[in-house]
Amino acid sequence: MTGPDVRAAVGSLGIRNPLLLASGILGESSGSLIRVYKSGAGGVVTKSIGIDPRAGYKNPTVFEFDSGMLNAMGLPNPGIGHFGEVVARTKAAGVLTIASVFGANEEQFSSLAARMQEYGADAVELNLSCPHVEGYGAEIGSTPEMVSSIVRSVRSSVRIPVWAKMTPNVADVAALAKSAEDAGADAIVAINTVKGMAISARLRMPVLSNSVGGLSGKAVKYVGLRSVYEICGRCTIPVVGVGGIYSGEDVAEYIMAGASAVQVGTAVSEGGPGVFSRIADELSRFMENEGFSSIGEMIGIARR
Ligand code: RRO
Repeated sequence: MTGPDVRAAVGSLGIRNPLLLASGILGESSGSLIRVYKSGAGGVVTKSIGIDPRAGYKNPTVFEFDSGMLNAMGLPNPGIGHFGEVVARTKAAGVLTIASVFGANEEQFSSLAARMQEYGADAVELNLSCPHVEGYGAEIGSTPEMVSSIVRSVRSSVRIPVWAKMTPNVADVAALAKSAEDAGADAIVAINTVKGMAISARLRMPVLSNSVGGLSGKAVKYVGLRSVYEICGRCTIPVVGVGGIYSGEDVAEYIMAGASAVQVGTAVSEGGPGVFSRIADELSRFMENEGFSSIGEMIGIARR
């Protein structure tokens, strides 16, 4: 007897299963990206790459706790010039590779996306949503006008699919996503981290060197689900769900809210790449027990 068909698709991009590695986790070297794929991910999203190398913030950049973590890494990355090799090696190993980029304006985003296409990326994910770096991410991705203008510029600069990653730290995430769709985005990714902070009472100061950071992990699953649900109510392009996914049933919840695929980040950072095969097995078992024979049968089934 054959099990359920767990193949997924985000628009024209077919994926062997709906579980992608989220940006920022194990995404800076081809060795770790390939290892994640071999551990069972359907594909990988690279670390967010900018025009120039950046060191990021000083330590502490991460605060871990029971239900997730806070980070303010500050966009550390080697710069686009040093990243061609990583994408090329990852692609040469047969890995579905989505390249995440961040820029300060339309020109930077478009030039980064074009370079990633040259390097062989299967799609580009626009980081319009890092919650804590001045001049980047959510600072320029929180208004429909800015999102629209960046997406339009990138869309006209590349042939590969353009995914727009949204911040949840706005009043109307669906309006933001709709502006990306209208500007030509091929998919929406939701969500990036939720703005938060931790204080050490003993030290009488914020824990992170940047004070404010991005919350992820179990604590944000219900923000992610709500965001995906709202976005799917306004957009017709596919949505990739992210936020607090640790189990096969978490994946099913996102898909039932309307997502076509998902990304896993904090669970990988806590448990290592081995979580992919466990989550994929759990999803397959869930589908079998619940009588689903394909991912498509589950997409949006919880919507009303
Ligand atoms: O580097 C970071 O601090 C960071 C990024 Br680029 C992002 O998109 N989301 C996040 O929580 N941290």
